[in-house]
Amino acid sequence: MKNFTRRQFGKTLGGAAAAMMASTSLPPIAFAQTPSPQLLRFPPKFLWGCATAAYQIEGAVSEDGRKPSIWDTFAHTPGKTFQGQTGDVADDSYHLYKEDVRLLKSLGAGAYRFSISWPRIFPDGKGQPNEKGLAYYQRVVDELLKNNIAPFVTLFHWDLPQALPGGWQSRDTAKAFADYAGYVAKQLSDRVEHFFTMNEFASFIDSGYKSGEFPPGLKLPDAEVNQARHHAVLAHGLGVQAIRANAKPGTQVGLAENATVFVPVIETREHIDAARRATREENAPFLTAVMEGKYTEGYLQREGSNAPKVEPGDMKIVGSPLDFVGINAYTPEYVRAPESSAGYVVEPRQSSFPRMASSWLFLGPEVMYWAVRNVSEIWGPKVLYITENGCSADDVVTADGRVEDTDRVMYLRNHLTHLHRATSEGYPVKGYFLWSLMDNFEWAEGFSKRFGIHYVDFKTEVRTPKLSAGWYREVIAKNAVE
Ligand code: PNW
Repeated sequence: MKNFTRRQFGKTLGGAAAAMMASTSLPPIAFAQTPSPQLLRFPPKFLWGCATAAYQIEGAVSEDGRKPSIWDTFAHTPGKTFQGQTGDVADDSYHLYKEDVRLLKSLGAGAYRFSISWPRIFPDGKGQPNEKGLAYYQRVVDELLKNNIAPFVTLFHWDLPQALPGGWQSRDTAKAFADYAGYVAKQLSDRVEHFFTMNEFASFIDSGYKSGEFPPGLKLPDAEVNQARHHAVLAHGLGVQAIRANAKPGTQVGLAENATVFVPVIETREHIDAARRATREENAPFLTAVMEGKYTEGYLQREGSNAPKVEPGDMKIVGSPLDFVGINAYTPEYVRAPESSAGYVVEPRQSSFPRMASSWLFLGPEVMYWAVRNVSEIWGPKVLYITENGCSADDVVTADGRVEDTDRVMYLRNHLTHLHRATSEGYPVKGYFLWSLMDNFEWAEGFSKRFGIHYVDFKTEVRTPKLSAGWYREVIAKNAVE
């Protein structure tokens, strides 16, 4: 081999590079080293959607015969929501729904998860249905179908009719829910294939009857909280049966539940098993009861004399078979193996744990994978959906009117990467609904927390796509995340 001095070596290379630059812009060596992009592809027909809920977007609270829900009463009670804000107008989707469908269309979304306001359909909770209220949802469904977007309907997303005495403390509310669910299923199932009974038991029971942050704003003793929880899962079961009895054959019934998701601290057998045990036990009053048709021994023992009073036949109703399970997944808990009689230990969160704009929204993208895997391994549902995932961010509107929410894009990219892992390992997760299509009334936090991929100016109701909307459009177009 010929000996080059350092200088000559440099010169020779420089000369070769310059010669190549003259013909092509990159030397062949660079082409050889550029990998072809490996997109994380989702299975064919994977369903991409967005989610919203009635009281958070509709406004028009006293139009066409609607009467108050407990959220109207609560939001109008001083001190209950951020700066006393209410859903009186919200996104005015009651009037602007066609525009919202256009937003979905321009994303390329295949599905839209929205909820029906019970007090629009039965303003007094029961009795005479209000046809004008139903007609609004007929219009929404028509508009979606015209645009090839599948409607996924949530029957209860927290806006309980104020008129129902005792709310979820009353067993009669479960019966009223079933009547409402059966009626809506009968009216809409010719064109709506997927129904969710409930959205997030813990959010409307524990936050409403235990911590009091949500309506009716009560802080009840444990026995009464457990009883309200039981009425809610009973309502779900009665609702499933009423939908099946009234809907077109083939209608798919499930729920959207924010089960606590446990991530093993290290992916070893012992911690993975611990995550499974934690999933069953920590979700005992809700998802476990619904999937198994019984309360776990652990739950009954822990609650002792405060355990719910269960009537004969209740648990069979609670455990009515489902066509799919929807999981709302935001923040995981980390869990390790045993050293406790329960067989798992939940790790405390450090003060440095990263989070998004909502104080509770800690980042843990593995939540997507473990939500699907834990639920699949424990109960083996035929089909799962991620019925909510997304984040609040401190969005800034630039001088020229753009919202460059790079933090939300980072959040979504990481979560979808972990969801991709679940699909690639063959778990039957069939779709993803991003929370939310647009900024909206974030419950007790009013309009102070923005979860949308479209920015809403609440003075003008103008919707503007954020960077994240453009990013999601690419994901949907490619059926893949990069
Ligand atoms: C869900 N947490 O609520 C609801 O289904 C939506 O209506 C809501 O806007 C969205 O998530 C964002 O908050 C949650 O404290 C509320 O873990 C609180 C929690 C999780 C979900």
